[in-house]
Amino acid sequence: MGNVTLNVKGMSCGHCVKSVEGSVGALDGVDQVKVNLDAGQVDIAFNSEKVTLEKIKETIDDQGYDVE
Ligand SMILES: [Cu+2]
Repeated sequence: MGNVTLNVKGMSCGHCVKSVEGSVGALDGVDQVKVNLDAGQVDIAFNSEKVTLEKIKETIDDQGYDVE
């Protein structure tokens, strides 16, 4: 198990929350994903044997947001 908080730039509304939580949440191995819009952060609980942090970052990036 892994827990990580990522700083993500460009999330500004409910749509952004949905696309990030939806896409990351759909990854095999991701147990929980929660966007904190005000802080510009994404809390993720994942199984590092099933999914890499790199893959998670890539998925957020693919939605059009910048992971710091
Ligand atoms: Cu938005």
